[in-house]
Amino acid sequence: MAALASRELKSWLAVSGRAGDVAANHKPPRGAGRQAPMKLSTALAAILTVTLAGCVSVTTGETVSPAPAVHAAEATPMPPITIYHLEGRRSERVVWLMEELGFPYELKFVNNSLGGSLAEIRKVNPKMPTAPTVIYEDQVLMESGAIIDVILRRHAPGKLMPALDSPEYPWHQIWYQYAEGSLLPRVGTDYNVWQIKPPERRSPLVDSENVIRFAEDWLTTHPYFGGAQFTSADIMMEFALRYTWLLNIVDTDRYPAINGWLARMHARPAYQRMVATARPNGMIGPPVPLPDEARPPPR
Ligand SMILES: N[C@@H](CCC(=O)N[C@@H](CS)C(=O)NCC(=O)O)C(=O)O
Repeated sequence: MAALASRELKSWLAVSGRAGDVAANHKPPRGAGRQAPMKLSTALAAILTVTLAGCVSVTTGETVSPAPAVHAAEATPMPPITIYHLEGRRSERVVWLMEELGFPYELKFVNNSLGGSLAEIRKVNPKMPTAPTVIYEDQVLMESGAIIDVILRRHAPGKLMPALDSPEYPWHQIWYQYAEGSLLPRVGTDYNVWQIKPPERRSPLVDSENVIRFAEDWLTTHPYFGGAQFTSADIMMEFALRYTWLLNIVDTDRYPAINGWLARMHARPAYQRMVATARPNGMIGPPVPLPDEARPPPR
Protein backbone atom coordinates (compact mmCIF):
# COMPACT_ATOMS: atom_id res chain seq x y z
CA MET A 1 0.00 0.00 0.00
CA ALA A 2 2.97 2.34 0.47
CA ALA A 3 3.44 2.79 -3.27
CA LEU A 4 -0.28 3.21 -3.71
CA ALA A 5 -0.40 5.71 -0.88
CA SER A 6 2.49 7.69 -2.36
CA ARG A 7 0.79 7.85 -5.74
CA GLU A 8 -2.40 8.94 -4.09
CA LEU A 9 -0.54 11.60 -2.22
CA LYS A 10 0.73 13.09 -5.47
CA SER A 11 -2.82 13.38 -6.72
CA TRP A 12 -3.96 14.65 -3.32
CA LEU A 13 -1.30 17.33 -3.44
CA ALA A 14 -2.34 18.19 -6.98
CA VAL A 15 -5.98 18.52 -6.08
CA SER A 16 -5.93 19.77 -2.50
CA GLY A 17 -4.58 23.21 -3.39
CA ARG A 18 -4.97 24.90 -0.06
CA ALA A 19 -3.37 24.16 3.22
CA GLY A 20 -5.53 25.10 6.16
CA ASP A 21 -4.51 25.55 9.73
CA VAL A 22 -3.30 22.69 11.82
CA ALA A 23 -6.37 21.47 13.61
CA ALA A 24 -5.62 20.75 17.21
CA ASN A 25 -8.66 19.44 18.98
CA HIS A 26 -8.06 18.99 22.63
CA LYS A 27 -10.72 16.76 24.08
CA PRO A 28 -11.65 16.92 27.74
CA PRO A 29 -10.93 13.78 29.73
CA ARG A 30 -13.82 11.36 29.78
CA GLY A 31 -13.24 8.36 31.95
CA ALA A 32 -9.47 8.24 31.67
CA GLY A 33 -7.88 5.80 34.03
CA ARG A 34 -10.90 3.67 34.76
CA GLN A 35 -10.11 0.51 36.67
CA ALA A 36 -11.40 -2.81 35.40
CA PRO A 37 -11.80 -5.98 37.47
CA MET A 38 -9.22 -8.70 36.85
CA LYS A 39 -10.31 -11.11 34.15
CA LEU A 40 -9.40 -14.77 33.99
CA SER A 41 -7.80 -14.18 30.59
CA THR A 42 -5.46 -11.46 31.82
CA ALA A 43 -4.61 -13.45 34.95
CA LEU A 44 -3.65 -16.40 32.73
CA ALA A 45 -1.45 -14.12 30.62
CA ALA A 46 0.35 -12.89 33.73
CA ILE A 47 0.88 -16.45 35.01
CA LEU A 48 2.26 -17.51 31.62
CA THR A 49 4.70 -14.62 31.53
CA VAL A 50 5.98 -15.35 35.03
CA THR A 51 6.35 -19.04 34.14
CA LEU A 52 8.40 -18.27 31.05
CA ALA A 53 10.66 -15.73 32.74
CA GLY A 54 14.26 -16.79 33.25
CA CYS A 55 14.36 -19.43 30.45
CA VAL A 56 17.69 -20.50 29.00
CA SER A 57 18.21 -19.67 25.34
CA VAL A 58 18.49 -22.93 23.37
CA THR A 59 20.65 -21.42 20.61
CA THR A 60 23.19 -19.53 22.71
CA GLY A 61 22.99 -21.26 26.06
CA GLU A 62 22.90 -17.85 27.73
CA THR A 63 20.48 -17.16 30.51
CA VAL A 64 17.71 -14.94 29.27
CA SER A 65 17.02 -12.12 31.69
CA PRO A 66 13.74 -12.59 33.51
CA ALA A 67 11.03 -10.62 31.78
CA PRO A 68 9.22 -8.13 33.95
CA ALA A 69 5.84 -9.46 35.04
CA VAL A 70 2.89 -8.44 32.93
CA HIS A 71 0.37 -6.42 34.87
CA ALA A 72 -2.24 -6.48 32.15
CA ALA A 73 -5.02 -7.14 34.65
CA GLU A 74 -4.91 -3.64 36.07
CA ALA A 75 -5.77 -0.72 33.88
CA THR A 76 -3.17 2.02 34.14
CA PRO A 77 -4.43 5.56 33.56
CA MET A 78 -4.40 6.62 29.93
CA PRO A 79 -1.65 9.21 29.43
CA PRO A 80 -2.29 12.22 27.19
CA ILE A 81 -1.75 11.26 23.55
CA THR A 82 -1.44 13.21 20.32
CA ILE A 83 -2.71 11.54 17.15
CA TYR A 84 -1.15 12.75 13.90
CA HIS A 85 -3.82 12.23 11.34
CA LEU A 86 -4.69 12.16 7.63
CA GLU A 87 -8.39 12.73 6.95
CA GLY A 88 -10.20 9.57 5.89
CA ARG A 89 -7.14 7.35 6.41
CA ARG A 90 -5.94 4.76 8.90
CA SER A 91 -5.40 7.25 11.72
CA GLU A 92 -9.19 7.34 12.00
CA ARG A 93 -8.92 3.93 13.63
CA VAL A 94 -7.16 5.40 16.67
CA VAL A 95 -9.58 8.34 16.89
CA TRP A 96 -12.52 5.93 16.69
CA LEU A 97 -10.97 3.75 19.41
CA MET A 98 -10.55 6.74 21.71
CA GLU A 99 -14.16 7.74 21.10
CA GLU A 100 -15.38 4.20 21.85
CA LEU A 101 -13.42 4.19 25.11
CA GLY A 102 -14.22 7.78 26.07
CA PHE A 103 -10.52 8.60 26.42
CA PRO A 104 -9.13 12.10 25.74
CA TYR A 105 -6.77 12.81 22.86
CA GLU A 106 -5.24 15.65 20.91
CA LEU A 107 -5.69 15.44 17.16
CA LYS A 108 -3.28 17.08 14.72
CA PHE A 109 -3.95 17.52 11.04
CA VAL A 110 -4.12 20.27 8.46
CA ASN A 111 -7.72 20.72 7.57
CA ASN A 112 -8.48 19.75 3.99
CA SER A 113 -4.84 19.12 3.09
CA LEU A 114 -3.33 15.65 3.11
CA GLY A 115 0.03 17.11 2.04
CA GLY A 116 -0.05 19.60 4.90
CA SER A 117 -1.00 16.89 7.39
CA LEU A 118 1.82 14.69 6.14
CA ALA A 119 4.28 17.57 6.59
CA GLU A 120 3.21 17.72 10.26
CA ILE A 121 3.80 13.99 10.61
CA ARG A 122 7.27 14.34 9.10
CA LYS A 123 8.21 16.80 11.83
CA VAL A 124 7.71 14.17 14.55
CA ASN A 125 8.31 10.96 12.59
CA PRO A 126 10.74 11.84 9.79
CA LYS A 127 12.00 8.32 9.15
CA MET A 128 8.61 6.65 8.73
CA PRO A 129 6.04 9.41 8.23
CA THR A 130 2.84 7.42 8.13
CA ALA A 131 -0.60 7.97 9.60
CA PRO A 132 -1.29 7.19 12.32
CA THR A 133 1.72 8.48 14.14
CA VAL A 134 0.97 8.83 17.84
CA ILE A 135 2.90 10.59 20.58
CA TYR A 136 2.45 8.41 23.64
CA GLU A 137 4.36 9.39 26.76
CA ASP A 138 7.93 9.87 25.48
CA GLN A 139 7.52 7.50 22.51
CA VAL A 140 6.57 8.03 18.88
CA LEU A 141 4.29 5.14 17.90
CA MET A 142 3.14 3.95 14.50
CA GLU A 143 1.23 0.99 13.00
CA SER A 144 -2.46 1.39 13.79
CA GLY A 145 -2.85 -2.21 14.97
CA ALA A 146 0.05 -1.91 17.40
CA ILE A 147 -1.21 1.42 18.77
CA ILE A 148 -4.70 0.03 19.36
CA ASP A 149 -3.30 -3.05 21.04
CA VAL A 150 -1.08 -1.04 23.40
CA ILE A 151 -3.95 1.23 24.41
CA LEU A 152 -6.43 -1.58 24.98
CA ARG A 153 -4.13 -3.93 26.87
CA ARG A 154 -2.62 -1.25 29.10
CA HIS A 155 -5.47 1.15 29.63
CA ALA A 156 -8.70 -0.73 28.92
CA PRO A 157 -8.05 -4.42 29.60
CA GLY A 158 -11.11 -6.53 28.94
CA LYS A 159 -12.66 -3.98 26.59
CA LEU A 160 -13.19 -4.35 22.83
CA MET A 161 -11.65 -7.81 22.63
CA PRO A 162 -12.96 -11.24 23.57
CA ALA A 163 -11.54 -12.96 26.64
CA LEU A 164 -8.26 -14.74 25.94
CA ASP A 165 -9.75 -18.12 26.83
CA SER A 166 -12.96 -17.64 24.80
CA PRO A 167 -13.62 -19.47 21.51
CA GLU A 168 -13.96 -16.08 19.80
CA TYR A 169 -10.42 -14.93 20.66
CA PRO A 170 -8.48 -16.72 17.89
CA TRP A 171 -10.80 -15.45 15.16
CA HIS A 172 -10.83 -11.97 16.63
CA GLN A 173 -7.04 -12.09 16.32
CA ILE A 174 -7.19 -13.43 12.78
CA TRP A 175 -9.43 -10.61 11.55
CA TYR A 176 -7.46 -8.04 13.55
CA GLN A 177 -4.33 -9.06 11.63
CA TYR A 178 -6.11 -9.83 8.36
CA ALA A 179 -6.93 -6.18 7.63
CA GLU A 180 -3.29 -5.11 7.22
CA GLY A 181 -1.75 -8.54 6.70
CA SER A 182 -3.91 -10.11 3.98
CA LEU A 183 -6.69 -7.87 2.73
CA LEU A 184 -5.08 -4.49 2.05
CA PRO A 185 -1.82 -5.84 0.56
CA ARG A 186 -3.74 -7.93 -2.00
CA VAL A 187 -6.25 -5.20 -2.78
CA GLY A 188 -3.44 -2.66 -3.16
CA THR A 189 -1.40 -4.92 -5.40
CA ASP A 190 -4.33 -5.69 -7.69
CA TYR A 191 -5.29 -2.01 -7.82
CA ASN A 192 -1.79 -0.93 -8.81
CA VAL A 193 -1.23 -3.68 -11.36
CA TRP A 194 -4.70 -3.53 -12.91
CA GLN A 195 -4.37 0.21 -13.45
CA ILE A 196 -1.29 -0.37 -15.54
CA LYS A 197 -2.37 -3.59 -17.27
CA PRO A 198 -5.90 -4.94 -16.85
CA PRO A 199 -5.67 -8.74 -16.60
CA GLU A 200 -7.33 -11.12 -19.05
CA ARG A 201 -8.21 -13.53 -16.27
CA ARG A 202 -7.95 -13.79 -12.52
CA SER A 203 -4.81 -15.04 -10.85
CA PRO A 204 -5.00 -18.62 -9.56
CA LEU A 205 -3.42 -17.30 -6.35
CA VAL A 206 -5.38 -15.71 -3.53
CA ASP A 207 -6.31 -12.28 -4.89
CA SER A 208 -8.39 -9.28 -3.90
CA GLU A 209 -11.67 -11.00 -4.72
CA ASN A 210 -10.77 -13.98 -2.50
CA VAL A 211 -9.89 -11.87 0.49
CA ILE A 212 -13.11 -9.86 0.20
CA ARG A 213 -15.27 -12.95 -0.37
CA PHE A 214 -13.74 -14.57 2.73
CA ALA A 215 -14.80 -11.57 4.82
CA GLU A 216 -18.28 -11.64 3.26
CA ASP A 217 -18.69 -15.32 4.12
CA TRP A 218 -17.71 -14.69 7.74
CA LEU A 219 -20.19 -11.83 8.09
CA THR A 220 -23.05 -13.94 6.76
CA THR A 221 -22.79 -16.03 9.94
CA HIS A 222 -21.32 -13.59 12.49
CA PRO A 223 -22.51 -10.08 13.35
CA TYR A 224 -18.98 -8.79 13.96
CA PHE A 225 -15.45 -9.77 12.98
CA GLY A 226 -14.71 -10.55 16.63
CA GLY A 227 -17.75 -12.85 16.83
CA ALA A 228 -20.83 -11.87 18.83
CA GLN A 229 -19.56 -8.48 20.05
CA PHE A 230 -18.05 -5.37 18.51
CA THR A 231 -14.25 -5.51 18.99
CA SER A 232 -11.08 -3.85 17.80
CA ALA A 233 -11.08 -6.32 14.87
CA ASP A 234 -14.05 -4.34 13.52
CA ILE A 235 -12.06 -1.12 13.90
CA MET A 236 -9.20 -2.64 11.91
CA MET A 237 -11.46 -4.08 9.21
CA GLU A 238 -13.62 -0.97 8.71
CA PHE A 239 -10.90 1.12 7.07
CA ALA A 240 -9.74 -1.87 5.04
CA LEU A 241 -13.18 -2.50 3.55
CA ARG A 242 -14.33 1.13 3.26
CA TYR A 243 -11.17 2.03 1.37
CA THR A 244 -11.42 -1.09 -0.77
CA TRP A 245 -14.96 -0.04 -1.73
CA LEU A 246 -13.61 3.35 -2.88
CA LEU A 247 -11.05 1.64 -5.14
CA ASN A 248 -13.81 -0.16 -7.09
CA ILE A 249 -11.73 -3.32 -7.06
CA VAL A 250 -14.87 -5.49 -6.95
CA ASP A 251 -18.56 -5.04 -7.68
CA THR A 252 -19.61 -4.06 -4.16
CA ASP A 253 -23.26 -5.04 -4.76
CA ARG A 254 -22.12 -8.66 -4.61
CA TYR A 255 -21.25 -8.32 -0.91
CA PRO A 256 -24.46 -7.60 1.04
CA ALA A 257 -23.14 -8.79 4.40
CA ILE A 258 -20.18 -6.41 4.21
CA ASN A 259 -22.47 -3.58 3.12
CA GLY A 260 -24.78 -4.23 6.09
CA TRP A 261 -21.86 -4.44 8.51
CA LEU A 262 -20.34 -1.20 7.15
CA ALA A 263 -23.68 0.56 7.65
CA ARG A 264 -23.82 -0.69 11.26
CA MET A 265 -20.25 0.47 11.92
CA HIS A 266 -20.99 3.90 10.50
CA ALA A 267 -24.13 4.21 12.63
CA ARG A 268 -22.20 3.78 15.87
CA PRO A 269 -22.24 7.00 17.90
CA ALA A 270 -18.49 6.80 18.52
CA TYR A 271 -17.83 6.42 14.79
CA GLN A 272 -19.99 9.45 14.07
CA ARG A 273 -18.13 11.48 16.71
CA MET A 274 -14.90 10.39 15.03
CA VAL A 275 -16.18 11.55 11.62
CA ALA A 276 -17.28 14.93 13.01
CA THR A 277 -13.85 15.50 14.56
CA ALA A 278 -11.47 13.78 12.17
CA ARG A 279 -13.25 14.03 8.80
CA PRO A 280 -15.03 17.40 9.05
CA ASN A 281 -14.83 18.08 5.30
CA GLY A 282 -15.64 14.57 4.13
CA MET A 283 -13.18 12.31 2.36
CA ILE A 284 -10.23 14.42 1.23
CA GLY A 285 -8.42 13.23 -1.90
CA PRO A 286 -10.32 10.01 -2.41
CA PRO A 287 -8.42 7.45 -4.48
CA VAL A 288 -9.14 7.24 -8.19
CA PRO A 289 -11.59 4.35 -8.60
CA LEU A 290 -10.53 1.58 -10.95
CA PRO A 291 -12.52 1.68 -14.20
CA ASP A 292 -15.06 -1.17 -14.31
CA GLU A 293 -13.41 -2.61 -17.43
CA ALA A 294 -10.00 -2.78 -15.73
CA ARG A 295 -11.03 -5.56 -13.39
CA PRO A 296 -11.63 -9.14 -14.48
CA PRO A 297 -15.13 -10.57 -14.06
CA PRO A 298 -15.84 -12.40 -10.79
CA ARG A 299 -14.92 -16.05 -10.52
N1 LIG B 1 0.24 -0.59 8.35
C1 LIG B 1 0.27 0.82 8.66
C2 LIG B 1 0.05 1.61 7.36
C3 LIG B 1 0.24 3.11 7.55
C4 LIG B 1 0.03 3.86 6.24
O1 LIG B 1 0.55 3.47 5.16
N2 LIG B 1 -0.73 4.94 6.32
C5 LIG B 1 -1.00 5.74 5.13
C6 LIG B 1 -2.31 6.46 5.26
S1 LIG B 1 -3.67 5.37 5.31
C7 LIG B 1 0.07 6.78 4.96
O2 LIG B 1 0.56 7.32 5.93
N3 LIG B 1 0.44 7.08 3.71
C8 LIG B 1 1.39 8.11 3.40
C9 LIG B 1 2.52 7.59 2.55
O3 LIG B 1 2.58 6.38 2.28
O4 LIG B 1 3.35 8.41 2.15
C10 LIG B 1 -0.80 1.12 9.71
O5 LIG B 1 -1.73 0.33 9.87
O6 LIG B 1 -0.69 2.13 10.42
